[in-house]
Amino acid sequence: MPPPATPGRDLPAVGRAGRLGGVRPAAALAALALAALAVLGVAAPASAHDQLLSTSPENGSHVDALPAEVTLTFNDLVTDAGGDANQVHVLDSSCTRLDTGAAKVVDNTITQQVHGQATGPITVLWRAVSRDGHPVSGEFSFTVGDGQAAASPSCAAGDAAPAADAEQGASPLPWVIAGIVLVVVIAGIAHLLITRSRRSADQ
Ligand SMILES: [Cu+2]
Repeated sequence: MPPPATPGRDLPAVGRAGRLGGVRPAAALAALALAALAVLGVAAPASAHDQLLSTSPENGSHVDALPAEVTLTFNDLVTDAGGDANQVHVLDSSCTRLDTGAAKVVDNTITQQVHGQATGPITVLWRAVSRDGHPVSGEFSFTVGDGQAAASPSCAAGDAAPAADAEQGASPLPWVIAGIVLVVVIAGIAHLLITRSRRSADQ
């Protein structure tokens, strides 16, 4: 928001056009449009969390043997917050953990070492810290060997922490409040401008 220093500059043009009465609705409309833009702009960061772009193995794919590692690629940098902030749990069909060691973050990827010779449906539960420091989470699955398509994982919540305590749906409330505050501020500024323009028109 630029400071309300320019109203005086806009006024003469309107005055010259002889439609000074039109200032009010026009300004009000502009303020409304600004407010709407502000709300949209404020709401945007809430959905700007890292998104999973691709995985290796691919979600829903079949592979001949259990890979030595699983890789997740995101659309933005993953925050390497240390500890187990970023987690990848790799689970076989009986919900046994196949992942070994900590998830390794490099730029926008997370790599998780996997051990064993498991076959059948493999479920990967993950949690990643977005660039902005907020966690996102999800899961994907693939099948090792000739089994049918990976069954819907039944070992989701209980066995792995990632899905449970991650920010599945961030509360939009702070953004809504910020948006409302912004609208009020903009409306106030618009009111000020309109009042001033009317006053200078009266002179
Ligand atoms: Cu966030």
